[in-house]
Amino acid sequence: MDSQTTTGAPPGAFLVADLLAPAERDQLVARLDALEGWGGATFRGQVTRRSMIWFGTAYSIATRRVDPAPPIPGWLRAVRDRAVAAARARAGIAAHDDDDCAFLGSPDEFVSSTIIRYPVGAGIGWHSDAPVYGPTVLTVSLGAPAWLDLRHKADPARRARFLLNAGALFILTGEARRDWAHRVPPVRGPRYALTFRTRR
Ligand SMILES: O=C(O)CCC(=O)C(=O)O
Repeated sequence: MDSQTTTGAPPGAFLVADLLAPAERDQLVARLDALEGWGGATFRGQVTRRSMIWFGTAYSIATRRVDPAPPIPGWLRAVRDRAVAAARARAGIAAHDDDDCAFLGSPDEFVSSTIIRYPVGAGIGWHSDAPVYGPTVLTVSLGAPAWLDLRHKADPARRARFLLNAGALFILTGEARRDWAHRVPPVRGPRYALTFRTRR
């Protein structure tokens, strides 16, 4: 897979292809491979093949409650801080020609982090991130490449697709966060997604 986006990407969807250098990626994958405490992920009542770890806060789809989770560890805060700085630079540039770039916030406002582990053949179905979370969602990809599909909620024929290679940062804000759903089709190799969110 070598292309990065399709045409017609919605305002508020941005890719930073090279947030992490290869050596940093390898170090992080080794850390993630050794991480303990993975929990099963359910989606629309079904147990999925993904597993997850929550830091800062944990959101239950079933109860719609946000509960405290263990603090975001230092190594993950370092990734978050890089992601926020890169998002500010990337989305800030777009804001000049596109009014739909939403508030980003400071790194410390990204109080919630989830790590999703996708084994081969796992993905995540169409969804939007929960409304309890803020207007900007940042995800760093590691491991195997994956597609991220976007579909307009009111006009599902409108689609866009981004390639998430290892070390890439995906920024979802503005219209893309509000009016579009997203999914990750089944992956062909083990993958991690490190996501950082603010609270409303
Ligand atoms: O795996 C990804 O890149 C996206 C994850 C996602 O959509 C989510 O955590 O809600």
